[in-house]
Amino acid sequence: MRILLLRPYPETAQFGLSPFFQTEPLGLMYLASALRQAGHSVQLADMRFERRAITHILRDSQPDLVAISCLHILEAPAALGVADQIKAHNPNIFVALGGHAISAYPKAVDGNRSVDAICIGEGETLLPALCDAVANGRALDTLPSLLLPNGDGRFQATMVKPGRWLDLAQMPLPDRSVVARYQKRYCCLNYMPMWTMETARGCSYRCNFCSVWQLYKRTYRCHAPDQVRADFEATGRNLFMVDDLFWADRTRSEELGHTLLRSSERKNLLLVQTRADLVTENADLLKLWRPLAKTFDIFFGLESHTSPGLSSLNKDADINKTVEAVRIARELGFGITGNFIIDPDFTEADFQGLWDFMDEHQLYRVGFTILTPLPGTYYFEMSRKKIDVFDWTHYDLHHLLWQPRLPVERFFELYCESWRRSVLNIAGKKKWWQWLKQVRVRDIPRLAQILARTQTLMDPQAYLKETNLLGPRQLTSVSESSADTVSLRGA
Ligand code: B12
Ligand code: SF4
Repeated sequence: MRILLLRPYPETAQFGLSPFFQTEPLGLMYLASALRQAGHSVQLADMRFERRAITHILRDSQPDLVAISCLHILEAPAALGVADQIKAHNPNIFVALGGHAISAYPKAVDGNRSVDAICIGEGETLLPALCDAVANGRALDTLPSLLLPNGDGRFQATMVKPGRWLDLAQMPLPDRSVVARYQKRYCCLNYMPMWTMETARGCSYRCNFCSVWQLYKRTYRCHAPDQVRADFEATGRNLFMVDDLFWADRTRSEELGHTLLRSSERKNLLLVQTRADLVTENADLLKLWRPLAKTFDIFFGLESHTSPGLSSLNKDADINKTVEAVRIARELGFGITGNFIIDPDFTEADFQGLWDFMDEHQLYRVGFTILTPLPGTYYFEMSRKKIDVFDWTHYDLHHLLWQPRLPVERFFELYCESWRRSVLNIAGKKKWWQWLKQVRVRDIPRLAQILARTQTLMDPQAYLKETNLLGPRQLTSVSESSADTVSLRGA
């Protein structure tokens, strides 16, 4: 079968820094590998970088089936839009839609008549099975983990019980050839080109704002160390390891560290994501891993500057761990980047507390996101009543979805002030010429673009313009008693 894998381009969701964080569609690259093993012919279109229109791509690739990925819910409108275009071009092309956000919240597809199957969860075995059934005209309701259209614009789950979780140790490596022609364009801020890989999948924690553990039911599975080493060697100089929970399994992380160190491959940049408590518990592992890259950055979900704030998010950690993790990581020569969550329920004192914390611990390589209940989480269901905005393009964590405790304008002034205190402010702590020292001459124009764009993150008016979706009811202030129960306040 001829299959086109498609990463949509959410044109309307380009607020903030997203144009400068564009990484490989790793999920689709795993699917490409599985499909090729099953004998299919596969192409991939990353619409973020395609000059060709979708109709042109379809004419070139003549697919029997298009598999669209929707990783973030903000991409859902673009994913459905492209599904409509495919069907309008040729109604015989089978359209399958999957990916993290759609698996977590397939209801986002309700009303769409172009999607032939919604695929829930990991696709390495599901998609080849679906292609096989479509190619041989077999009934699709014999397959697990699918939602099929029932004719009235809604979708119904097949009654087949899903099998066990995939054994990642048995999975083939992602197929990197399918993105070769976009490779130069993948980036993380000033690092370009950028590669991504995965060493483990899932998370055993339960932060309320996060969709990962809820989708993977708190499982955590690992790829085989030799496979990871092969992929490490197949990737380029700047590498983002997308695992949500790095150094989670001590024994395995130690084995993996030794396996990678036996390779001669070293990276210019290595970026991993983990929790503060995993760093405090595993300083020796960090030491072991450190030689693998010239620059080794750890991205922490810092979330809150206080212990009550962390527990209101079910972070299951206290603030002393954050402080300790930052100290340990710095001592061992790691770069610290991170993110704080700003609750719309924040008061002026909450903002001030956050800034004091940043100053006390010299935390300036940080970003700020607005607390956003993600569709598919319990938190979303609990927050439904207070949410005013159901336009998924606004679920990029930079939009207000309901009236904040402070007046909207004041909220954004303080939110922007937080960004101004970050390293991205060219009038702030790190001057523009210090940035220039970090990049190659040929990357200067790009860096200038990034920094110019970044300054809009510090402009309250830019956010206010984006907030016009909050209707008149929401723009009037609410009394404290009407605030919902799930909140970061108390911080
Ligand atoms: C890498 C990554 C990014 C990259 C972008 C990656 C890309 N190519 O687009 C960057 C860093 C840019 C990014 C940005 C953001 N991200 Co992000 N990101 C991730 C991360 C860490 C890993 C994704 C990944 O590669 N996984 C590995 C691959 C193998 O898995 P996969 O993509 O899910 O694919 C598998 C299945 O889903 C399935 N599948 C996928 N597609 C299809 C299609 C079909 C047809 C089928 C059958 C199956 C199928 O099969 C694949 C193989 O098993 C996830 C966390 C996570 N665990 O998912 C967060 C995550 C997806 N991101 C999240 C968020 C919130 C964001 C931001 C909004 C954060 C922000 N504001 O700072 C931005 C939004 C960006 C934007 N404006 O577009 C949330 C998702 C929120 C949601 N539900 O909408 C996640 C879950 C993190 C979290 N802890 O909550 N992100
Ligand atoms: S530790 Fe990270 S991946 Fe795990 S539940 Fe919390 S935010 Fe999600």
